[in-house]
Amino acid sequence: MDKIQGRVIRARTGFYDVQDGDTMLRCTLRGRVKRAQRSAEGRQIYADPVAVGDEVIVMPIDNEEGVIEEILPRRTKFSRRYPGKRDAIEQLVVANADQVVTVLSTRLPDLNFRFLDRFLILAEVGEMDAAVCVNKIDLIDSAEHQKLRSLLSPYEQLGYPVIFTSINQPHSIESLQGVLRDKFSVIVGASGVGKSSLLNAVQPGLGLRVGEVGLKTGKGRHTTTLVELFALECGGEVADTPGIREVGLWGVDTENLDLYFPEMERYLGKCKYKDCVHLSEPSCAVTEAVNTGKISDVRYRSYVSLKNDAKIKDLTAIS
Ligand SMILES: Nc1nc2c(ncn2[C@@H]2O[C@H](COP(=O)(O)OP(=O)(O)O)[C@@H](O)[C@H]2O)c(=O)[nH]1
Ligand SMILES: [Mg+2]
Ligand SMILES: [Zn+2]
Repeated sequence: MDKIQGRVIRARTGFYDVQDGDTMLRCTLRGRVKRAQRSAEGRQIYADPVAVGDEVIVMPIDNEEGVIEEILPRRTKFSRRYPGKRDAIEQLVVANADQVVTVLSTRLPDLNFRFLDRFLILAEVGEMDAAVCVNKIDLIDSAEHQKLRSLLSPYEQLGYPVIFTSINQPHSIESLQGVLRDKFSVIVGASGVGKSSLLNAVQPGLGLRVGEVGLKTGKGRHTTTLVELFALECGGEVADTPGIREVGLWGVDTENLDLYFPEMERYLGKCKYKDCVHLSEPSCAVTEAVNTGKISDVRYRSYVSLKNDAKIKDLTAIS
């Protein structure tokens, strides 16, 4: 049989469904390709070297199975630090997506700006656009809604589209459709914010399982992660991601974290100390901008939290 070029539309550790037009093959990865994904010292680099969205060359075995022979170069990647391991390993979640849509909820769970800012940084590092979706607005009153809008306005000023949704408000689902249309999006966010519910509302018939928070699963089962790609009738594609409880940064130069906060750019180089990290130094142009309201307090607190996090990670790395 001849080799085919296709796209990974479903990935479960070790097995990949590759699609090429009407052909769908359940594939494994050629050992040679696996080995090429290790570092010079033989260390594991990726939690899984192939991700949903990857373009691959496959040697078919029969009409149902094949072997991935080659992974083609990626345009973009959405990666995070693989959780729970001492050694730093990259978890490639989705390859070649156009945008990251971060879903937050007003309540259950509460809105988490730290999560949002981490996802935005990962989107930037992976060279994707980003959008913000605040879900479950049916759970707040109009005063709270007003307050949320003002907390999120700094994000709009940075150029990120921000939408407010509820699965019970069809009009808001249309606004989400507008964000997803004709793009390949990866949907991220904490467990329980409503990612799967929203996608089911955007496209009835997807039948994604809802309410699976993943915390109560027994040992051994569900330890593999499944990421799946869906075509949307309104145009575009989405990858729903399961239960992210931790957003470890990957590929981020934490020494120069200020470079990932576009609103800080105009103040850089204007602090008293050349090596200022904008935490507690005197005459810091960035903290002055925060104090005078020119930089959002919420964003600055994310910066501080990430900076402190990086310190802890660095310490554990050398201990
Ligand atoms: N009140 C309210 N509940 C929602 C909304 N969207 C999702 N939910 C509920 O939130 C829970 C988690 O939803 P799910 O889609 O599984 O979240 P995921 O983990 O992000 O995929 C479920 O019980 C949903 O019914 C919403 O807009 N409003
Ligand atoms: Mg889900
Ligand atoms: Zn400074």
